[in-house]
Amino acid sequence: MATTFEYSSESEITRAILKGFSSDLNEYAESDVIVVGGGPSGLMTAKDLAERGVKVLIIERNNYLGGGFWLGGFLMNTITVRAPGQKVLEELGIPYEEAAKGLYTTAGPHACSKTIAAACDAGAKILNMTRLEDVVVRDQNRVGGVVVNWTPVEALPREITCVDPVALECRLVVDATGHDAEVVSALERRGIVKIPGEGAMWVEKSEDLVVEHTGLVHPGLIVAGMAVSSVYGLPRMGPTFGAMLLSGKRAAEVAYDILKT
Ligand code: 48H
Repeated sequence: MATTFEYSSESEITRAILKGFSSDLNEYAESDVIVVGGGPSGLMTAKDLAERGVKVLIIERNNYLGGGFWLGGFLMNTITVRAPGQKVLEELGIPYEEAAKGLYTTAGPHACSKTIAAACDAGAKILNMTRLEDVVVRDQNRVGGVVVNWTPVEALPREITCVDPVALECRLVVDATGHDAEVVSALERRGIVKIPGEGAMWVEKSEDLVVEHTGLVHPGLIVAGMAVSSVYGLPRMGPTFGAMLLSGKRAAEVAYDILKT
């Protein structure tokens, strides 16, 4: 392999960045589906939809994707998954071991990076360092898009500067923002819905309930992952991730069925 780099000027590099980013933003100012939150549930939703040819954009407030999937509980990076969640690990080519009957472990960094790669490989587009501030609301209170700003804008002192957000339109928004259910909470702030908040930890009940309740929560808005617990007052499951992966897949199915009609 050659060890001398081709010449590029600094300005060419700047223009290449600008051209790539502005062309993506121009194309994804309107999408079929916007997934807010790039944790395990959102990544699975985006991957499954993109694989089916749906134009899907992930909005993630952090620089990195993956949410809580890098770590298991208590800052320890072994992830647990209960059957049948290990089937999703197999689908993604993530190695795992059986820890007890029907309980599997995998390495957080390996599982998380493979899930991110799967969403990217499938064709999902990603806007990171981008934070959902609000939702676009149309006739009959249907959700028609998201209102976003650069994440660092939140840290700017208001008295010095005001940076207005921009809006991105879509046919469906998926709230995959985890415990805080930020998209549904934006509707709650407007008095359109009311959410009870998640219940106490009870793994045996919680995972089945989360997958069952994954779906359309309001016209134009689907809820997936841990946000489902908060929106429906379901028990939380603690540090196990099978329901997050399967809820993400369920959200993709629901979205796909709606888009077809
Ligand atoms: C843009 C945002 C915004 C915003 C948040 O927390 P996550 O990993 O969410 P899930 O639901 O895919 O997985 C939940 C799981 O990690 C977990 O916490 C479990 C299983 N807990 C059980 C228990 O009992 O405690 O990812 C959410 C993502 C993150 O990357 C956030 O940064 C992002 O959403 N996000 N992105 N705009 N306003 N809010």
